[in-house]
Amino acid sequence: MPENMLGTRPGKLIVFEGVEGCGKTTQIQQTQGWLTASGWLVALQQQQVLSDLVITREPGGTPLGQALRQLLLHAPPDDMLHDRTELLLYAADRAQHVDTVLKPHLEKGALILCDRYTDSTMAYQGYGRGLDRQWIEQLNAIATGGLQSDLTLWLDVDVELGLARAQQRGRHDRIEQAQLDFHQRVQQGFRELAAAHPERIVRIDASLDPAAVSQQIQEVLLRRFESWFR
Ligand code: T5A
Repeated sequence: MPENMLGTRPGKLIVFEGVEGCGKTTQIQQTQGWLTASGWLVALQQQQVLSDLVITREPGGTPLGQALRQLLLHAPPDDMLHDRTELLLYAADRAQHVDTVLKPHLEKGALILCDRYTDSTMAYQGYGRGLDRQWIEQLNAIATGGLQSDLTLWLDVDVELGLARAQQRGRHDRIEQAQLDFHQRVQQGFRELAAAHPERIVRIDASLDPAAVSQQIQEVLLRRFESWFR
């Protein structure tokens, strides 16, 4: 019986998470380059276990999401987003992303590299803003329709180092400008989530140079590929 007749999704969803400036964008690009240059992508396509590679992000992985991202990250200061409004906008972005991008590509057998997903909402809106974590779990379940990542790579870096990297890059959004203690609560959130879900969330030491971070990610991915595609 084909795998999808058993109700198993054929594609795989890999999420990159972490505090501001932890290096997600850099590492998603590195991973894409490595999968292509190493021949892994072609090999998995030839074995017909994967269709293609998809790179996406939250917020902003759909046309509607781009508009929501603009509101979320650059809302005018005189029209402050309230915490519950912010939470619901992230959930709306996710629902659209899951239904129009993630699920359709996974059904076709894609390997998806996604910049942020449900753990960001728990870490930022739950731990950071202090909103009720049970609400967030329920809202994540509604927004995703139950779709969880197959693997989440948590790029763990000290908050101060991440913010310094983000500042060097020169752009400052609404959330990056929040107080240090907010970012420290977010970091604590990722720490607790990783401890609570050790199978799904793998910690990567993101304080090292980009090549050493990539090396750790590749080792984790090779182990997962062996168990997923054997
Ligand atoms: N958010 C998101 C929520 O509050 N709730 C949610 O549910 C979701 C989904 C947008 C914001 O939305 C919030 C979280 C965010 O505040 P974002 O677009 O992912 O999310 O914003 P950032 O986390 O700020 O992402 P960035 O693109 O700004 O940072 P990255 O991707 O983590 O870092 P990157 O790769 O751009 O690197 C930053 C700088 O550091 C350098 C890079 O060259 C770059 O200049 N760098 C390194 N330098 C030294 N050593 C390394 N290992 C380095 N890696 C990268």
